[in-house]
Amino acid sequence: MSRDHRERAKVETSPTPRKPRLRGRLLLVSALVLGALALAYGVSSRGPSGMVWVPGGTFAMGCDDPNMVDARPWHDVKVNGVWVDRTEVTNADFARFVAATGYITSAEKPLDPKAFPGVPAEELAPASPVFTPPSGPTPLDNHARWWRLVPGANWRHPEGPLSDIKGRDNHPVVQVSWDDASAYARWAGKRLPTEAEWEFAARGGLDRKEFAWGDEFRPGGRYMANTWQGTFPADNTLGDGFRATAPVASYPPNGFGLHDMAGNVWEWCSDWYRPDTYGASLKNNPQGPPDSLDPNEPNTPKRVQRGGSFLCTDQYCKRYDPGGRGEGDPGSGACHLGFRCVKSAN
Ligand SMILES: [Ca+2]
Repeated sequence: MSRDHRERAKVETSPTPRKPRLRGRLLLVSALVLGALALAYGVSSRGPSGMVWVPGGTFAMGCDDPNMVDARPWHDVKVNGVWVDRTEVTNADFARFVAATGYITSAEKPLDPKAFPGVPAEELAPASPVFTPPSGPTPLDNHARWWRLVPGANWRHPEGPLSDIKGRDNHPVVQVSWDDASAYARWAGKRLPTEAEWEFAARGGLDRKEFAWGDEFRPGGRYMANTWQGTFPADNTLGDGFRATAPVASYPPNGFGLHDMAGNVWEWCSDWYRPDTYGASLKNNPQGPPDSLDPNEPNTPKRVQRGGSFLCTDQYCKRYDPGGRGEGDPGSGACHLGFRCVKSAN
């Protein structure tokens, strides 16, 4: 065998031909680069970490409940698909944000004395609303009977300075304002949902159902959300197991795999609130009205809140229905108010 023939035979019988080996290395390098990018952007092969893809579509938004005039009537709305946080943002999530940025929430800041001339300094101290149940039967004509502005209440001390969040890492963060929620969302590379996106997601693919899971409040006797049982606001019989917030995902998910779209805590949306929104809003990816009006407090602009909370009961506020609407001062939190984020596909 000549030298040329030996060389050719060596090449032809090589168990690891040069070209396939190179292709394998390129594939490995590509996989490593994509993996690094996925980690950098918090994206896994199933999408952003902790988020669920909610496909877009046209749905019936609103309700026909005579007690919820601002949520009427039913009207068709189209929304694009969007990634949605599987659960409400937790105390652990929010703690990471604060540790990374040094962010100070609205409830931790004193009121500006220039905006409140003549108000005593002690009344300008940082404070936030806390549910304070009365001791006995209470008329439901004025929520001031069970809400108190408590100095020192904030996300680390949801019920006031003597409370804390130890053991509540996996509970939804509360006492966060719309401004706080928006700041978190920006930091996380996300945003707050529009009201239409939120309701589409809450309905879980069902059409005009009373609840996020169907038409029966307790299918098979099972509680599906953290709301209020007993006589509001004095007697909470804890039928669902929780007096205040529950750990996120304590109840079954809806049809899109989202937890706590009803009850637990109210969730901020990006829209300004008006009670007459549905008569005038766009029907294709509505972003909400350009301004706000709450007839009960016309001098305070309000943002939309959705989903109801552990304080909701059909005796007073049945707004854990997917069509139910709430509203609040974007600069204020409360002990039953949190949020979740969404992320557009591109
Ligand atoms: Ca409860």
